[in-house]
Amino acid sequence: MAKGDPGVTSRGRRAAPRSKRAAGDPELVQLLTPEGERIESATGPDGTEYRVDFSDEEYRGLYRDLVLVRKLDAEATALQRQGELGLWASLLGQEAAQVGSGRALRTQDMAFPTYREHGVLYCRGIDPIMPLGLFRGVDQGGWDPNEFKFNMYTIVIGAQTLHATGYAMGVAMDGRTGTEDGEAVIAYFGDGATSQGDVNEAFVWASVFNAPLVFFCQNNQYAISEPLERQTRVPLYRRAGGFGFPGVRVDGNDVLASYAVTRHALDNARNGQGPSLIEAYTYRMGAHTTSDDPTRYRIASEVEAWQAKDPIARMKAFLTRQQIVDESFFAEVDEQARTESVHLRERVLNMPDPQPVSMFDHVYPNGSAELDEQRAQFSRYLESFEGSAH
Ligand SMILES: Cc1ncc(C[n+]2csc(CCOP(=O)(O)OP(=O)(O)O)c2C)c(N)n1
Ligand SMILES: [Mg+2]
Repeated sequence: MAKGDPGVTSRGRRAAPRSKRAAGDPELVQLLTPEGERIESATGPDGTEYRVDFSDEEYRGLYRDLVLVRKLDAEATALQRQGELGLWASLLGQEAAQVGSGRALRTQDMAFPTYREHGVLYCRGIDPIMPLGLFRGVDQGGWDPNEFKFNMYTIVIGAQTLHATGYAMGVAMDGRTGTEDGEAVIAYFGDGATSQGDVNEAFVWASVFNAPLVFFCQNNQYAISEPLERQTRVPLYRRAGGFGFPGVRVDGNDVLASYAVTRHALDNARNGQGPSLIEAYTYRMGAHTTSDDPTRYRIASEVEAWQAKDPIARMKAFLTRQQIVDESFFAEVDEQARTESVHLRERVLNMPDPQPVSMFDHVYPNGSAELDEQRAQFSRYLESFEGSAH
């Protein structure tokens, strides 16, 4: 889906957009309030003006993305609860940060996800069943990172920021930056990951090598049970200054602002202006994963306060307020989401179990003698059960 560029003058919508900055929080770039009111432009900490100019069709497309991504995620959570997946890391509440940044990527841009970027994966055009195979334990991801420009999910907290930095340095060394069609790289990570050595090392390397890299931190306020105040005493986006590159905090529940800041940062990177940090200020409305019980460490009123900032509700309010859609549109999107989630469920239930020995298949591109020996040993072990009662 082609999207309008931020930085382009707005054509002016039916209701006059209001003030320049998010009311009450000068540190937060916001273009859509929780009530669904449009803000024409917002100024970042370095004076950058952020704005978007989407057609009605594009606004509808973003809403559709948000709803579909949430529904497929909810289906995955239900499948785990029914014993069909080993684990699921839900993105509930983070749809706007992921769809906004995911749609801001150009085809040639490369993304490095954590384990929660199902919305970005969706925007990259990857079949949403792929991560379900991973969490069902029947494959190791399934998609080709080079084809979709979306690397494998990474469970090791922060590790992908180093992979992304090395990849981005390679992009620059290959001369694929410095023009408007250059390649940019984006690395996703969480608020907890900012305390990892890997992330801080990635900041240093990306900075001194001027890597074409956007660090996209989804600050969902928790690292499992550890709240944000156990990670930092300053807003996370300000850390960038100490490493020598710009940082900006965006309302991560605002799909328009998330799109605008990411597109701007990616374009700077592809043009040869080096790395930057985006802190998408959001909230994990669900559990960390299906293995977690958040009622043990956070209070219900906090969740309710964030539910009032729901990324989908505000987009729905905006579309209604601006008369960009009628009621039948919402019903049609809900029906599409329902159909796609039923289809997803059917396909998950029909996923074949892999042969145990297949785990040796993709370790090395050309295999190895040692691996052959391990495979043979494991096969003999499996055969030892044949015919036995166990
Ligand atoms: C190196 C490493 N240490 C610890 C863990 C266990 N662990 C899994 S998720 C997580 C919290 C991550 O929090 P955050 O970076 O905020 O991401 P979120 O899950 O909130 O999106 C931890 C500590 C891990 N996977 N890797
Ligand atoms: Mg977190």
